[in-house]
Amino acid sequence: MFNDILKSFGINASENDIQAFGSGLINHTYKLNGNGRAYILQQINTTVFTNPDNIVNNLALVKEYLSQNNPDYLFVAPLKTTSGDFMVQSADGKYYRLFPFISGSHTVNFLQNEKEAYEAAIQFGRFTHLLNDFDIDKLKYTLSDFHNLKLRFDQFKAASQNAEPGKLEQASAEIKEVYNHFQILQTYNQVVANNEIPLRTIHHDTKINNVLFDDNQTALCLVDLDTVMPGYYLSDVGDMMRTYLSPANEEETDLDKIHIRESFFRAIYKGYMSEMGGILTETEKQLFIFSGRLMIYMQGLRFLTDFLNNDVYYGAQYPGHNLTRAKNQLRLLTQYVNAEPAFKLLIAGVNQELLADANQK
Ligand code: GN1
Ligand code: MG
Repeated sequence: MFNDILKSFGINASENDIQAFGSGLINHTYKLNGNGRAYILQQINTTVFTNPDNIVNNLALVKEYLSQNNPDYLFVAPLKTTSGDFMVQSADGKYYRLFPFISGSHTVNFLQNEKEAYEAAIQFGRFTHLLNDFDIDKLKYTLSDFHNLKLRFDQFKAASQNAEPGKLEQASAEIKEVYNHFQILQTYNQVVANNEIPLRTIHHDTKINNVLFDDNQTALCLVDLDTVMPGYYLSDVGDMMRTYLSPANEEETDLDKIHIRESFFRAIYKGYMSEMGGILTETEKQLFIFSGRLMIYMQGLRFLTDFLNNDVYYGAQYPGHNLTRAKNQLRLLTQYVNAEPAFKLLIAGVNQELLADANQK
């Protein structure tokens, strides 16, 4: 089925074994194996990414900047077609990209230990660090208002006004809970309105399966770069909190399995700050813990909104799937808020360690 697409990249489909790959919710991904070489082929979901040229633009610019300034940095950019394009359109109008498969790499779906969290946090911090002097005005928004909490809240309100009565009833406890956490939206609005923190080059999807690891649990590089665009650092750190702290992920239906592993918070803080500690402003640092509230709340809102909107965005594998995901995220949020006093102590401890390390150098 991929004959013409692969031909554009000079690859013969019949010489390759092609298998569905990965666990992303938005794009369709395949792995190709043949002639001793492996690739990742990905179809862009253009219902979500309505202007895939923006993705191409951003990745080309970032690649050029990094190859000039940090030639050793492993940036997994899409490969060019034989006619020099980074993307190809199939006869039925779908867009595909091809990436090299990074040999010796694998993805992780559940974090097993703190080292993986630490390694991933270093990678996301390093990415934003290395692009600190890159001119973000050159970047396009591949998804506008992607992590705009105010907009997500407005979308939630609109969905709850239009939802079927049965759905409103099913979700009544979660809808109420969303309003109970209204303060998160207020803090976010204040940060944005007062221009309190700068925009930086941010990955915007820091789930652990967007980091490639080698067999020694060392992180090799970042993948899933379609949402690389200007944003607040809160997005990346907050999404790590959302997805690394609990041993049970957003798909878990037994909510009692959701709990916060404080040692993983410590690992995220230490890893991220080892790269970004010297760059973040004081105000940004003050919001480190808030980032988790922000992103967990946002994801809860997004799942709940999608439930009310009949699963148009995320899809559903069983009835009520997105409501269960929303419940999961709201449970995580409660646990997260309860753990915040412990996080503060951990931050103080790590800051002392980082200071001692710096003094030794
Ligand atoms: C989507 O496609 P995937 O699984 O990498 C979503 C993220 C959500 C995530 C929740 C473009 O990411 O924002 O956090 O699902 N990406 C988009 O699992 O909406
Ligand atoms: Mg992904």
